[in-house]
Amino acid sequence: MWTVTNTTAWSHPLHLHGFFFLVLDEAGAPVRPLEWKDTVDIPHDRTVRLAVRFDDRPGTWIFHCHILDHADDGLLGAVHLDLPAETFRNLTEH
Ligand SMILES: [Cu+2]
Repeated sequence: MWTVTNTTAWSHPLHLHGFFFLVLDEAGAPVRPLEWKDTVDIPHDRTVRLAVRFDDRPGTWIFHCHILDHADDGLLGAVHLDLPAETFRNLTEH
């Protein structure tokens, strides 16, 4: 579960490489229908909750604002997945 709050003065489309997520709610209200996405627009002063479906592909995965000028200005980060594949198999079998 990933909670993202946009505290800037602009809207930003958050884009995650390599994995999909469900947008569960925005500003406390449910988002329906549930859809697998790799990008979600986060308006100014809003919070969204995302359920990310990470799997057994360890490595460094980038997320960034899809407005590339914003990414160039620093709206960019990385998720590091370093659990061995067996750990993921054990988690998903239950
Ligand atoms: Cu942006």
